[in-house]
Amino acid sequence: MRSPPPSDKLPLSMLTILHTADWHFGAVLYGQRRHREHAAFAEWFIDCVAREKPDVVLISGDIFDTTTPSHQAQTLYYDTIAALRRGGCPHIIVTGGNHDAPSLINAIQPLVQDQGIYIVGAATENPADEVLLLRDSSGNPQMIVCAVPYLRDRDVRLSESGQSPDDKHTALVSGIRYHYEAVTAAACQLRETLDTPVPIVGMGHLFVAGGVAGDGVRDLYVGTLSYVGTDIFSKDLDYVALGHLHVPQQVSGATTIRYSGSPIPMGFGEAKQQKLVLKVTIEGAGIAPLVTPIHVPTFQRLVAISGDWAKIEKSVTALFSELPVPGETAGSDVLASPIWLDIVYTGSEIIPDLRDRIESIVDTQPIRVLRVKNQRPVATWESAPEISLDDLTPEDVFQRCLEAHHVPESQRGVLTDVYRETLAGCLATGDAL
Ligand SMILES: [Mn+2]
Repeated sequence: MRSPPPSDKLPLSMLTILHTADWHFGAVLYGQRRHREHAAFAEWFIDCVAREKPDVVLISGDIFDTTTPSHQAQTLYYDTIAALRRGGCPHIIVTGGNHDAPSLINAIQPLVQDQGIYIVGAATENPADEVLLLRDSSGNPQMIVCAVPYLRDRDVRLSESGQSPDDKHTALVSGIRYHYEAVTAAACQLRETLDTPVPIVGMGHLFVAGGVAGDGVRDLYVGTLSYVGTDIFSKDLDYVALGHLHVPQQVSGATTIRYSGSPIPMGFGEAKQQKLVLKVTIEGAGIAPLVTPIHVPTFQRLVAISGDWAKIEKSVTALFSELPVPGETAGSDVLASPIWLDIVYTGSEIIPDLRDRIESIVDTQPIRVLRVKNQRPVATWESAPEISLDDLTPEDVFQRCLEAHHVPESQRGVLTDVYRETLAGCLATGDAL
């Protein structure tokens, strides 16, 4: 338990924030549900919060993967928030992301608002609605949080009809900037009324220019590139806890404007990244906070393999030595679960039964092939204007096709036979060519 500060005025005690985002509960990857991983993350995070004893947990948007999450995903979210509170975390702030339905996120608000749990599902007309004053257990002001959710077009649009796309884009960026200015101004105004100059922390769910996306990040503003710069965040914000990008990062070298990233890899492209939760320690307003990354364990191994057949066979086989020995207790949950594989074939040989061949290597091993993608290089047709299609027989066209796709000589005979057979079949049944 945290003990209350010795006096009710200055100086401030050290404040600790745990910053996370983009949980995407309910997500599915190539047909595989991620619930087991999310439940494992939730269990780990509850322990992490119990260990770190932060003053506040900030969850910067995309709690759920869809606007209509399953009951199982919702239950996991509510259970997690309740467990954090039961574990003694005094404040939890949740903002809505672009994947979240604001009405769903906000629905629980009446039940939890007196419990130290604050939810901002969407922007309202009053910027002060996003300004939260956190107090310690003695009732002394500790910190102000600008809990800015994902800003939808209609939340910030200052545009009028008849505007060009460029004007609309500029209007949207100005609208987002204006919103941040208004919320920060309301926070500063609130601070002036306090005896203690508490730090102000911002939140956001958006694509800030200079960020690196990662997998599964939907375009925020369809048809535009409405990226805002770090300059929209006022110098009055001691830290900005961002969500939306799944790769943990600081933006444009600003050490106090950060994306925590998603706690589990949302796709195979993120398989090799270390997932993080950020611990932010603030000494006081105007003092640069200390940011310490906390490593999130890997709850499901994802392995992406790309190459020709020889490389795929070698890489898949090499995974066997990393699997747990049957009958032995696995060292961790990671090894107890099958590896999920993503195969991208880039060889030149035509392998019609690619998936079967991969499945046969994997055989009884605890490896699940989630996706097989054939990216055999395909040459584009070279233009030959002097020859018209009328001058060619169907088989001539087929031979040119084999040529253009660089099909090895050794395979051409059998493919030509199959082609002739198909063509004969079509002619026999009268199908149009
Ligand atoms: Mn998002």
